[in-house]
Amino acid sequence: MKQDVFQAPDYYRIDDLLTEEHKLVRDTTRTWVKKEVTPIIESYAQKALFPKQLLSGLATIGAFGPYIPESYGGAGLDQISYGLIMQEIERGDSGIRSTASVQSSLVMYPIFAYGSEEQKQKYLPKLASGGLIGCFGLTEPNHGSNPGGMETNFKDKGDHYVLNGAKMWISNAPFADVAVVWAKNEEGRIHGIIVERGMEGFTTPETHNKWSLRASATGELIFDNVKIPKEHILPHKSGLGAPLGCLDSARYGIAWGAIGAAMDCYDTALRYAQERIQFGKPIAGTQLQQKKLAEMLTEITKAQLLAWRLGTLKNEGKATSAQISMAKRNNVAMALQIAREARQMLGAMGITGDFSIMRHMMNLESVITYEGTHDIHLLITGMDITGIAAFK
Ligand code: TGC
Ligand code: FAD
Repeated sequence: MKQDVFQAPDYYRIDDLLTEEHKLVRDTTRTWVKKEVTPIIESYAQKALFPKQLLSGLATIGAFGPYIPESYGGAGLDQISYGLIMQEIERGDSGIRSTASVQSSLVMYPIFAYGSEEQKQKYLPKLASGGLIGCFGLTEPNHGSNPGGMETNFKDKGDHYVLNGAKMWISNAPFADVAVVWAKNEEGRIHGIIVERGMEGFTTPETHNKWSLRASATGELIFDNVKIPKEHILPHKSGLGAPLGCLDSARYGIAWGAIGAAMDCYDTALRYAQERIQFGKPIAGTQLQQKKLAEMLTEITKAQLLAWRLGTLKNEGKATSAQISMAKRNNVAMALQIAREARQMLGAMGITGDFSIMRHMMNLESVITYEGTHDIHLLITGMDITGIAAFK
């Protein structure tokens, strides 16, 4: 069995900024990842299978709804703890972090923030315990970066609605019990709808042939005249701002998660460079490899500080969407760059599944695309600076 000897870099003593609760949450998650994720993840990724047996463990460590109040089954933690949980899970694999992100920020959060009391009572405790798994349907075949153009729609039929359309690239779709789906009403206003597996006309075909996030199940959501009871609409927020508000929470988690993937690549490359002898000495003793390691550690440290500060702003309710975009964009690009450099440091061994780096590298190609692409986040920052939306 693969031994997980990961040691986290903490060059600027970020631990001193954390509370005892933060460290306990972080260490609990790290221990769980070492025991449950590392030993199996490579083989699941190679086979392109999602390891469903991890769902109950994710619930137990509080990864489903970390910041949702305990009265609804969540862990009642703060935003730094939520970030640390995402960091540690993504240190294991971005696909497993995806499942936790979607469940927490894209399914539990909209039900918590926009749902009725009955909806919260019905779904949140079961989602927190892993008794129900959810997915989030925003992206469509013709509308990815521009979700406001969505075509999925619902019509009022008196005592119920009828939903038609299609979503694609949906994490967890193939096995999700419930889907939070965004669709337009007859006036073109976007609303969130809770769709349950088993509703007639609702299917979730799996998407195959992915070279990225192979240990995560991705699929479509097809709605063919699905009859929706009226109490399945999220009543308390509508418009594009409703799904985008959920994305803020998930993008924040990704800003932390990417640090986990970067730390794992750095730690693996450092260990390998110290052991690999070429020309009679460890490659760690060459200037070129030291440049790579020094730059990796510098970038990880900057990303850690960015995430921590963003977390404190979020705890105070002061973080803006544009600040979250900057952190998601910077930290994911940082992780992808580190994965590419680290892979080279392992030479041929870097392309094998004996090490985690190539898997992280391929996963991060999805992470830099989903939840808003690298370029869209740059345009969000540009709009925040200038007041002019360049994407329109
Ligand atoms: P725009 O006119 O700018 O805004 C429409 C309304 O939304 C408000 N708003 C936000 N509200 C909350 N949070 C945000 N981040 C918000 N951004 C905008 C805005 O104030 C406005 O409100 P109101 O009241 O005035 O109507 O919208 P736009 O159509 O011009 O688009 C802006 C743009 C491009 C930034 C946005 O569409 C965008 O972010 N596009 C990227 C799409 C995206 O991120 N999709 C992600 C799909 S989900 C996913 O990938 C899950 S992967 C999960 C995993 O596996 O981990
Ligand atoms: P497009 O929007 O077609 O963009 C293509 C390229 O054009 C990108 O480089 C983009 O940056 C660029 N571009 C677009 N508009 C502009 C512009 N105005 N100016 C300059 N450049 C521009 N979605 C969900 O709803 N739920 C999920 O659970 C989910 N999970 C996913 C899982 C995976 C593995 C992947 C890969 C995607 C997932 N997505 C999900 C979809 C994801 O959010 C979209 O792929 C993403 O928003 C980009 O949309 P697109 O792929 O249609 O690219």
